[in-house]
Amino acid sequence: MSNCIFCKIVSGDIPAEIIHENDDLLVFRDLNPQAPTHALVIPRRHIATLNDMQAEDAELIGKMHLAAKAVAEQEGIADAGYRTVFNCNAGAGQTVYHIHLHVLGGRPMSWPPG
Ligand code: D5M
Repeated sequence: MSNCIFCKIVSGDIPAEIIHENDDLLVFRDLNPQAPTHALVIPRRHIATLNDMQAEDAELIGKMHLAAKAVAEQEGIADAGYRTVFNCNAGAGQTVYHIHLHVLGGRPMSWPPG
């Protein structure tokens, strides 16, 4: 999608610190980190929200979580603990409408989230 900031990261039109990638997805550091490690797992294909995922996207969702796990191991936060979050729509705080799985770790996390 031409006006999507994350599609522009996928195409290389805007820079990002990419820390993991494969044919289906990219993982890059969040511009406004909320934890010592804060990365975003995004599919290369534009999908606006979690509500837009279809049954045929089940494998992609699984791959996004496996990428989160790989990044947690790479960042050294896998054993201490980390959090993965999809914000879906404005009420949950979604600001970029290209799905992204937040991976946060490196500090204690509280529950429930705000
Ligand atoms: O999360 C959207 C996240 O995307 C938010 O944490 C900031 C981050 N962001 C926005 N633009 C960029 C760029 N250009 N690089 C890296 N990170 C970015 P949400 O769940 O939609 O609130």
